[in-house]
Amino acid sequence: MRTKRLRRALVAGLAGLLAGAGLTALPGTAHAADTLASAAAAKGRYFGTAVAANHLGESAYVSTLNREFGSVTAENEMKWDATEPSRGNFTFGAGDRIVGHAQSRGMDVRGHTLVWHSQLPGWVSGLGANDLRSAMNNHITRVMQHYQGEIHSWDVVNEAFQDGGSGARRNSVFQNKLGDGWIEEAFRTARAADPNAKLCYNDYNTDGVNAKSNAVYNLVRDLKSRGVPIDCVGFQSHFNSASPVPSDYRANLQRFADLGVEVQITELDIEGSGSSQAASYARVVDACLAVSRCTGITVWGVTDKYSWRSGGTPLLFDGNYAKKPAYHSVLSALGGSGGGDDGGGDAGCSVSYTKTREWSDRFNGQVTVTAGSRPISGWTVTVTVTPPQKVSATWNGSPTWDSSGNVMTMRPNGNGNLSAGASTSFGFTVMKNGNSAAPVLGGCTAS
Ligand code: G2I
Repeated sequence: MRTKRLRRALVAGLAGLLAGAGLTALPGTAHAADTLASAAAAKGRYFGTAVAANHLGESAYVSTLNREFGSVTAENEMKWDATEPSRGNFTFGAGDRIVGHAQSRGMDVRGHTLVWHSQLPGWVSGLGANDLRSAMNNHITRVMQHYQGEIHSWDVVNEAFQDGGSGARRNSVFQNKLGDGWIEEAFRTARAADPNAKLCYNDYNTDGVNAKSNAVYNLVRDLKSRGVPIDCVGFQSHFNSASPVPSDYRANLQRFADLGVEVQITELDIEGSGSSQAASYARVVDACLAVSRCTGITVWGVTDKYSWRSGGTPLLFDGNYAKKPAYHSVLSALGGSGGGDDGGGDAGCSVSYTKTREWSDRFNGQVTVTAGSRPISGWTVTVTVTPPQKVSATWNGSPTWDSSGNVMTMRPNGNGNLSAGASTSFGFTVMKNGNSAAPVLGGCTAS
């Protein structure tokens, strides 16, 4: 651990030197604010992602992670079933791989999660109250001490309240055997184990003002008023059409912040595609930026293909690691200048759109792709149309479609090699079906 901390200190020192010289710190590229991490950092926020250790051997996964994100959360590797599968036997290998990777790139690490009713090994459920209390405290202590100095914030307690309107505590082994005081005890133990980590309560369906978030709010207010150590509240923010970004999202974050805790968006994903998904993501970013104690955003995965709900394509990169419209709207909401950096330290390509012809029932569009100051050998551009519009024909490109049929990802068809500054174009016909809106371009990614 000493080696890890030393490496971390060196990277941090290098980042400080770069920042002092007016340059963008790691990770990212030499261009200011052209990645999620650098744009967020310019606003004083971190931008992170959940990471699975078993994908760290995949080059496209790692290059996207390294280029765009400044903080990582282990998606499963620090949970109780992974770290203490049998009583007193601690296994940190997979979690350590994630921390090691993060530190080698100067990224921060969020800790997830110490006490949760799920992904709990069977042996815990069988314990009597006294044994359970000491097992819980021992687990918190051993895991936090292992990662001491390496984790900026820990989800000490996860999902302790029921869904629905009751505002009651969730029925868990901790609640049932230890009673209401178990949450307080977990936080006190956590503070003693690593006094420098921020200690968070984390939950879902608490993103707007509702019975469940009111219950969490009352808990946090009570803990704060009695001097129980709690520093932050995590809002998981798993959204879809049945559970959209609430209209009072910002107000809800703010009321928690007003209790004197940090708020963090910890597991963001939004099912959907195209411009509506992009707009929802932008609302989340806007809300965090509007709350000064909202210190960072973590999305729950790098690519749609490995999402826990991959059918819902809820993330910022598609299954081929192409930037989705949601990526561009997040970057722009963060104040970044998107436009297709490929991670090589120079703008890879840029795109522009023109309508070339129009009829009563359809129009033709043309997208021009222009290489930046280096030659490129491929490009990826997303074009999103507004339903009920449909693209009926394309030319000079190879299209693939998302499940909604509204988002077309275009790649070259023999026209991928462009010398520096050179252009090519592809075209398509949009059947209006009563809607003449212009398509939305998702920017350009070069390869
Ligand atoms: O369910 C979404 C998230 C809700 N908040 C807490 C998070 O910790 C939770 O994450 C998900 C992971 O994204 C999944 O990857 O937690 C799930 C389990 O509750 C994770 O799924 C599990 C599968 O259920 C297991 O079968 C699998 O062995 O992932 C494991 C590791 O791949």
